[in-house]
Amino acid sequence: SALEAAALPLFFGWFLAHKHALELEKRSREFLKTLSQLDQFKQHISQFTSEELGSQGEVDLEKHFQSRGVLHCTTKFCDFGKADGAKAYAEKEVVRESMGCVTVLQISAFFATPRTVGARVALTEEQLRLWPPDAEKEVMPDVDLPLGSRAHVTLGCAEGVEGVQTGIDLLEFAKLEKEGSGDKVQDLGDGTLYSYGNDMWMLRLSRNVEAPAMFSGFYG
Ligand code: ACK
Repeated sequence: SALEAAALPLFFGWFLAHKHALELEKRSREFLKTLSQLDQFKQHISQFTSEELGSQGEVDLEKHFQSRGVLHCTTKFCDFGKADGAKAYAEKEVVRESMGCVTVLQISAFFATPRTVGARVALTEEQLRLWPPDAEKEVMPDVDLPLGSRAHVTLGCAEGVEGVQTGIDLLEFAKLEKEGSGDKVQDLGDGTLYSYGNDMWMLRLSRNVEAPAMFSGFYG
């Protein structure tokens, strides 16, 4: 019915507690700053942006990426009921039971591409019960990736880029990892930086950032 359809959110997901959202944004800014100052990154800056460079050949990545609202990890994009499988997802028992429940998201890496900057979320078995089984296949039908490979928090997008791109970019990293690509660039103290080609960068953290988050629907 129209009433049921109207009750479906734009998306379901885990929403970071404010304090932890601020902490994650801080870590993201540090990641971008470190990246922008790195020689290897600067050498390939033209693949990343055509923006004007500073006197040291650096670019302000914080300006390149714009925030996309409240920090969250999307589980199911419902588009108010228009997306495939939205209603079935909303009606799942585990979804209903989990509404309003707090869980701890494990952030295992930060990544940046010319399009997006995001945090990779390593979902637990329990969190994976809320993960749509087709989330990865929908984007990469021909690659066999573990469930949850797309799980992320969007931290920023370049101008004109939609948030959905962050998960697509993360799947591209996952695909390249599976193929064995990715070059270690250097240790950065809190983790190790890898380059996947010259416009895809990932900082794998030596210790996960833990972010408490509440499962809910977002109605916009
Ligand atoms: O950054 P995100 O994960 O990417 O959070 C936003 C949220 O829904 C509201 O737009 C995500 N999103 C948008 N379109 C899709 C889609 N087709 N599949 C999965 N997630 C999507 C977007």
